Amino acid sequence: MEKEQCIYGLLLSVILLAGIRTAEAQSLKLWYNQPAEKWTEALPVGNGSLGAMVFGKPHRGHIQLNEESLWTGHPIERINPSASAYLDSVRQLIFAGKYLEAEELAQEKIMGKRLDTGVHTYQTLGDLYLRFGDTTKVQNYRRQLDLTNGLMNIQYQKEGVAYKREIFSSYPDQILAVKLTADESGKLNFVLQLDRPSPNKKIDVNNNTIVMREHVGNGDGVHYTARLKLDQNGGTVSRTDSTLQVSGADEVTILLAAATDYQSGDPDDITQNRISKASDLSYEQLRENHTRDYRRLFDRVELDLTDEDKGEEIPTDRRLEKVKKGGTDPHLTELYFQYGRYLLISSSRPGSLPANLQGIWSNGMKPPWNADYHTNINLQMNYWPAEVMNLSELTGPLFDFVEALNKRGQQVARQMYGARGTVAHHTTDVWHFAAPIGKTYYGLWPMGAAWLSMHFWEHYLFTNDENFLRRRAYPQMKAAATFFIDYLVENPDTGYLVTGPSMSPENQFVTPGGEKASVTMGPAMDMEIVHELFDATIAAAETLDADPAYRDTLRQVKEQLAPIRIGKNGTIMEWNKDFEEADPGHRHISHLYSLYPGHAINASDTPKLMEAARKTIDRRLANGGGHTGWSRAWIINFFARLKDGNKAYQNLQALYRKSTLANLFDTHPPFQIDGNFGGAAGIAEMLLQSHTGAVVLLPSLPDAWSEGAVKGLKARGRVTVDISWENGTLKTASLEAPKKGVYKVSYNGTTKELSLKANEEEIITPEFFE
Ligand code: FUC
Repeated sequence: MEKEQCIYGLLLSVILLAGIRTAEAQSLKLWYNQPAEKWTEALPVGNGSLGAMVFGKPHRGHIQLNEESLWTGHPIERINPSASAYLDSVRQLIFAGKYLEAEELAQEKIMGKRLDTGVHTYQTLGDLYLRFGDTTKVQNYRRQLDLTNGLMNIQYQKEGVAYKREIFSSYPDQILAVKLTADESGKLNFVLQLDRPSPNKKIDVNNNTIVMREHVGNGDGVHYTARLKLDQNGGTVSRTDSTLQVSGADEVTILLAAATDYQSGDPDDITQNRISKASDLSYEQLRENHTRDYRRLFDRVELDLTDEDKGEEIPTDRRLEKVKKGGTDPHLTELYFQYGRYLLISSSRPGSLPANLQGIWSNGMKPPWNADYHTNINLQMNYWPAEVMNLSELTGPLFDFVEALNKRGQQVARQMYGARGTVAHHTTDVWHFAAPIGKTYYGLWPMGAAWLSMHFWEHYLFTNDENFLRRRAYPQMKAAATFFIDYLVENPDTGYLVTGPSMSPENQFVTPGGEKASVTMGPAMDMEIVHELFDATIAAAETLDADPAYRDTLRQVKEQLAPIRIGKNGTIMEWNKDFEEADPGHRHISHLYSLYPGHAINASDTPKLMEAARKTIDRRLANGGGHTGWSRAWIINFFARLKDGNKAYQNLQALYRKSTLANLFDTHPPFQIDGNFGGAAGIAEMLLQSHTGAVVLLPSLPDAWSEGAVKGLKARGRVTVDISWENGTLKTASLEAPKKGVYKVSYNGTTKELSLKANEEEIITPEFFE
């Protein structure tokens, strides 16, 4: 019997392996038959901090550049000094139902100070141009970004000669590399220029290098250096004051390094060092370092939704157009999912800043919303896919950033709210301000740090890294939770403890007097976050066997928190009173935090709230909800949690149809990367969930994906999961974890226990659940 089982297992492994293509065999390319005209058609490369958008024009090559820390401004104190004195008056006005008066007072006395130095913003590093000086017709043009190796290529023929360019941004060598070749010698003739749309840049050309420097923001911001080195085989290189001219070369390699003084060090030295180290290596070695490093992350996960047409026949823009016209395309989903992983690998590497509103790819001097870090959904959404998509270590920049925020966050907690712990509001930037800024109706929301702290806990749940829990997650969660112990106040009408003045992110309600207001006490999202934060902090302290008295305090406070309630129309109440929404189709669906990314609303513990959550989404959608990319992406995750695969799928199609640009960037509009990450997270959430203590296989499989396989997803508890399915039902699943133990596995409503040996894959079939 044992032997039989063994053979059976072996057979299954063979079937399973045969059913899943390797990343190498999969074609995962974004490709086009024409160069990019617009920035949103160009293709991104990046190494976490050095990014480029490649247009691929044959006659006038254009590579737009970014360095993630290129910011204007400097740390500024933005706390309104009168805030603490007026906090109680604002609360009393709200409790008395005088919402507009409360808002007016809060605007003047609580909201942080405006910057008199101008807006602080992220900016482009500049542009690299390759001017070929001709307009000769080209044939067989193709540009592509290969997601399996992180290489971008452009190919074309001109007067019978085949030209190629290859571009990548390398994490191990911290350079951008561009290689130009032709299949006949002496054919490369172009002018190379490094530029920036700023009158203050300084450009030096020496031998075969161009160096550009500037103190950005008219002297209020970082100093940067961008340093480029050109090497050619054959031909000659001459120079002008601002360009290098290549004549008659056989092949050319351009290396570019960029740095600022944002963290520490001299950007001149840093870039010199990087260029000189990279110059010691051959282009092939640099390329090999890059692809090896990239594939170490990328190859962990495979998604296979179709046997046909792996993308070689239809260019990506036409594929997307077909879907926009109402067609379907499973390969587009494979691409979109893996592009999400590509974008995270390319914008968030250990040691870098977290992915901002545009990842790292941002054009011009004034990007939308300054390409900053909005913390009322956007920054969080950027990291939703990280754990489940097996890119756990890429969360490092987020945690570094949140910890860096604490210093100012503690100050704001103390000075504004008279509270211990840490706080952040709806947005922040690289200078880490934590005070509420701008208008009350979007800015007066003290939940940013609390929500972000939950990412630390999730990281622990996925990795079981107790050292991380002790050193980083628990202190962070404790700081966020402690703030609320001091800050919450009793609602005199209900006796419950509530947050406030606060709001349900960026939505407004209709007051009994028929006016629109946003500032209130105890909106649902706040209470849901506080609830889950307290639960997690208690659980963390228990795991670490730490702070028993503190745990008791949290438990006591938790008992008094205002609960989630259902309103008269059967939806989850967004505010602490059953108000009408001013905009029932609002893009934020904050009151469903506990459905996703939280978990307190779930089928087994709170079936009634599940039902109300569904009605909440239906109502938002019926009123035009989901109209921004990230909002649509959130809805996909909601439906995945509601186990409604077809609805999740429909919304995924809507994301492609309404909120996806030709280069597959998400559009708010304009381009905002959160939807890419939220959409990718949603696809994963349809195939695997683990937020309620069991590994749930195919929780939300749509009819449209009748066959397929996914490999390498992660479930909480360090479980690596491969799943294949056929005719819409589970075929096999393989689970593996580094720790021996009994794991709950669930499929189609049945939960069973599975014993795993350490690092040994266990394969199960539908019979396991009988
Ligand atoms: C939040 C959203 C907006 C936008 C901005 C960057 O404030 O409400 O829609 O995404 O962030």
